[in-house]
Amino acid sequence: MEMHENGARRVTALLIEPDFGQWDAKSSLAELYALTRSAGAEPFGAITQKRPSPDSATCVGRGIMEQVANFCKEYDIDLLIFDCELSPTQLRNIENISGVSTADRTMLILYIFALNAKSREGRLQAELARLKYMLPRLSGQHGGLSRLGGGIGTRGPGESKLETDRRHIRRRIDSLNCQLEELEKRRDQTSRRRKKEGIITVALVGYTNSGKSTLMNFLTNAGVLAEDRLFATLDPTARALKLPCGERVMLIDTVGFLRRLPHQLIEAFHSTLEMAASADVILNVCDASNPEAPAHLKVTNDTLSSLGCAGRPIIPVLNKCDLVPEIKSMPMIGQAVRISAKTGDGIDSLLNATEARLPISDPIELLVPYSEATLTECIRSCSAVKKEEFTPEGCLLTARIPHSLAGRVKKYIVKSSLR
Ligand SMILES: Nc1nc2c(ncn2[C@@H]2O[C@H](COP(=O)(O)OP(=O)(O)OP(=O)(O)O)[C@@H](O)[C@H]2O)c(=O)[nH]1
Ligand SMILES: [Mg+2]
Repeated sequence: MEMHENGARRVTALLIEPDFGQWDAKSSLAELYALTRSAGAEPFGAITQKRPSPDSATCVGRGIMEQVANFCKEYDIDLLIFDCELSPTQLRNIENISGVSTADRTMLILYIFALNAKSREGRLQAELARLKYMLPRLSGQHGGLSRLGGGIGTRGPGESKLETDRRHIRRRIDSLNCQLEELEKRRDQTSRRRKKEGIITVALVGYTNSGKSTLMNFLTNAGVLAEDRLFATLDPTARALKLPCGERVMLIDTVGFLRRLPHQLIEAFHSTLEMAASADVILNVCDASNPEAPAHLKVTNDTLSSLGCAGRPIIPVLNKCDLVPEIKSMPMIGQAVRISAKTGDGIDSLLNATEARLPISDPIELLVPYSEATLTECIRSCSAVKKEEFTPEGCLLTARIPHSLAGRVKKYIVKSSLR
């Protein structure tokens, strides 16, 4: 997958970290290094500039831009990568001053997605997100990431050529939207069929590179590509998994999350993400060996809530425990299951925890008296709650209850099958 310029040397990128105090610049830069390598380029080094806000013309200060330009000449840099979003004007100015192709964080991520998407839907989703972002940025000056191959700009077309390009891209966006709608309809039908047939789904979600695909392969021999690269998986894979109790569930592996994930991508991949977010049980896989693990867990939880996952049972899973013998501080550490998808340690506990949260297939209606507040809390945290109402007699809940709670809720059932 490595990209080479003219089939010879690898593209060398200089990373620019503008630190406006809005995010943790050090860890974000470390991630930018990993993203750059995942795109097939070689990071030469990085320049950080602290400033209160972005310069409207060049993002970082003009003085720094002059230095960057000299540096690029001296060290033969092919590509500048900024760890923020650049406006069309900033992008054009930076390319003019530096004389070097420039990309921002979003363009880089969109490029990796385009590179890694394999299925038809994944490819269409990635292309749609990329075209939407590139349309206003189409100046054609230096071609941006086309230096890495597959970019959409070409070197210096005239204004009329640009207009034709823009019109062409708008038409392509419309066509992609239509094709994706069709595919989404089909996906909806599949997920409705699964629900109707009572197939229970368990989704692997989590930060990119946390080990979701490795876990999927360990559990089901799915043969999904698992690599030390960001966004190795983009296309969802579903495989049957038999739990120790004999219940068969559908395990889903899907695209990973990242902080400041471009909203164009979330929009384009909405249906894929929704499929994971609407699973009966969600395994939130986190790389416990990464010092940034607590921040990763937060990103995943925030993304899940924005996808409407509140009320779904989520099991936090701390993976790669073979690399960290002792984990001290981590949010949700009490509830988390510790595993190693590589050695298989802790997998039994994970399967048991999953089993305990499987829903009884039909939703039921319960009237739980207010004196049973702990039970209500339990139902909320580990069941799929569809409706909740406060009545004078108690809390009226419609939910798919996990097996582990079946005994405790029995006497409060008002309607036992709502199908
Ligand atoms: N030591 C160790 N390495 C692991 C473990 N699980 C996964 N890895 C490694 O972590 C890297 C990423 O694993 P993947 O399974 O591709 O991660 P992912 O979450 O699917 O990543 P994306 O698809 O890119 O979002 C690979 O190099 C794996 O070999 C583990 O339990 N222990
Ligand atoms: Mg993966």
